[in-house]
This record gives sequence, structure tokens and C-alpha cells, in this order.
Amino acid sequence: MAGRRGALIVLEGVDRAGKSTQAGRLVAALSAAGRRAELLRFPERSTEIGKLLSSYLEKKSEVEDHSVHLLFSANRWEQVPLIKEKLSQGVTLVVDRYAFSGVAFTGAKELRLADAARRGEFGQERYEDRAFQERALHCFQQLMGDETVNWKIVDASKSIEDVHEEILALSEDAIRAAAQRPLGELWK
Ligand code: NYM
Ligand code: MG
Repeated sequence: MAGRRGALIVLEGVDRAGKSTQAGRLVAALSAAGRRAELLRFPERSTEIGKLLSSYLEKKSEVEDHSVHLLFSANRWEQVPLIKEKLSQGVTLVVDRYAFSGVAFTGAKELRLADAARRGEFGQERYEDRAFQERALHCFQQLMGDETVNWKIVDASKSIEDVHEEILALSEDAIRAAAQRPLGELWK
């Protein structure tokens, strides 16, 4: 149908939850079903701001906490014209992290919980330890109280295939619902 806008589908969660795997699977499945769907991710490391963020995350540089928070935000703002254009053209965007990660990961720095020494199977980047991730999860749980955001909670401990089927069904609903509503504003 002409004039139908795309849906903005954001996958959020702590590191190692499987978001990137699921985002890729979702775009492939939507495309196979004849939907126009594209993948975005934040941080988008390819831009100049993204390169600063990548270096910070890889612990190759230090950036003051407030300043790096704003760089993450700027990294989203620089993609907003593209996001709006795609959505209004009817392309559904599957986004691997968005502003909620921005709040949760900065918020995790401000929570002073006891640091657990145990390490899980995280990578080597900044923030990738169990104690930090637990604080980020706590922040995500608080953000899910925001009723202006249409949150759907998916249990990421199930198999890749089961999680995929669940996300795909939720996304089909979201795409249908989005087509009935004009583009709004989401915080960045
Ligand atoms: N991250 C991501 C932030 O701290 N703030 C943000 O605004 C965003 C979008 O970047 N540990 C953190 C969360 C992740 C890290 O993300 C890198 P990824 O998805 O592993 O590339
Ligand atoms: Mg990561």
C-alpha cells in the first residue's frame, strides 16, 4: 500500500544477550517475506564520532563520562535524517541498540553496587564485566517502566530459533501497527 511507513524496531539488552544475531536474522526473515527491512546499529563505528567511541570502548583512549555520553548521543543524531527518510519511504529499520543503551550504560556508571569479581564470557571492551552488566540490566529494567515506549520483553535464554520466531511475530505486529500511525519523535 502506498504511503505506508516502516517500523522502528529496536533491540535492547545487555552485552551477550544475542541482539546482533537476532537483528541479522530478523532483517533476513522480513526481507524473505517481501518486506523492506534494513539493519542499523549503535554505536555506528564507521563515522568520525563512531571512531572516537570505538577507540574509547577498546580502551585505547580515555574520554570523560559526560562527554562520552554526549558522543554516543551525537552518534545517533547524525543518523536521524537517514532514519526518518527510510521510515517515511516505508523501510522498516531493525536497530541493534539505541538511546536506551545510552541511558542504561551511563546509568550503570552511577550506580555504586559492590563489584562482583566473577567474570563471565564477556569480551575485552570497556563495560564488559558482570558487575557492570548487572547495573546496566537494572537500568534497563527501570527504563521498561516508561509507558510511552512500546516495550516487548523477550526471554533471551531460549534457543536462537525460538527467540527469532518470537521477535519475528512481534515485529510483524509492530510493522502493521506502525503503518496506521504517523511518524513520531523518539528521544535520542
Ligand atoms: N553503549 C552503546 C553505550 O555505552 N552507550 C550507548 O549509547 C550505546 C548505543 O557500547 N557495551 C555501549 C554498550 C556496549 C558498547 O556496543 C558497544 P556493541 O553493541 O557491543 O557494539
Ligand atoms: Mg559488544
